[in-house]
Amino acid sequence: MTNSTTLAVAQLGPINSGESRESVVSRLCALLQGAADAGANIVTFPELALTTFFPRTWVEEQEDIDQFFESSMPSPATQPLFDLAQQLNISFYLGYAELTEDGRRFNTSILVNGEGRIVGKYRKIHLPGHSDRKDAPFQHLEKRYFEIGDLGFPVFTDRGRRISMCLCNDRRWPETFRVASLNGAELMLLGYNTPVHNIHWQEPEHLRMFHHRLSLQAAAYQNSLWICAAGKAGEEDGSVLIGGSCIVSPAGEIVAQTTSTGDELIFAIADFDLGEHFRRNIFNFAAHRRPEFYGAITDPRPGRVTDADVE
Ligand code: CDV
Repeated sequence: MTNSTTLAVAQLGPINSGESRESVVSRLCALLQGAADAGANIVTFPELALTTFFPRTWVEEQEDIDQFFESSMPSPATQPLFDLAQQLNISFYLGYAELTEDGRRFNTSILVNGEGRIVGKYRKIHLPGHSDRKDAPFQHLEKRYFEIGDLGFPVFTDRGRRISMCLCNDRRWPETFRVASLNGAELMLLGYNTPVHNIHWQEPEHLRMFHHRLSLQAAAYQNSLWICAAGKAGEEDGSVLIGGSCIVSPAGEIVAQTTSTGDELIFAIADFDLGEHFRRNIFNFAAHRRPEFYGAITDPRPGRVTDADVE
């Protein structure tokens, strides 16, 4: 395979409250080292990969909220990960809570290249949950803790690949992948934290994993993308996360998936000619797309109006 890149996904087991950044970063470094030892070029870590998934908790005091955010990247605690990436010449995607210099807060991911330099940033656009649901049995407060991302779905070049990024709930929205693909992406990196239980209804548990895979497999195929999806898994601070990290090919097939609920690496030698085949034929956008009929997609007031405060 001449046009290939070795992709790794690094699933994380739980990060319970009280685990220090230093401890989490040493877990990330062990995974990065393992990925490099296996010959991987690009590693994907989960969403909010430095802390517990704190949006499940109502936190009152600002200073208690601030402990989950990074005001610089790399920070002193994450510097070892950047140094190791440079030493091993390996790229990585990392999700974290970003606090900007002017006090704005985003659910963010970055792409770091093999020189340990940030070459891309994405801020989560499809924030699920609500901003205040004290009546609920548990919370999903992303709308309270984060602003809607303001960077769109940009594409970055690293290792000769056109790479886009998204975060968790973004994967349920076909627009995420279509816009990235229209922008030229051939590889999508995704981190997520998906709880087994749904805050809004007694959803049968198996549907969470089914919809996760359904979304990724359809998106990969319809947009000629390789997708690396890295989740957190297992019971974290009393909430069970689905895990099920995987790598999906542009044919829509899952080519690697995790089998545990802990820290685990999976790999795929990704043939990028496969995506090119779909891009040139069945999904040749220039030849076959009919955007003149898609106006409702970008119309903010289409026929069907939905409740904004749902997951
Ligand atoms: N972190 C997330 O965005 N989680 C959502 C849940 C709340 C549905 C997800 O799409 O998995």
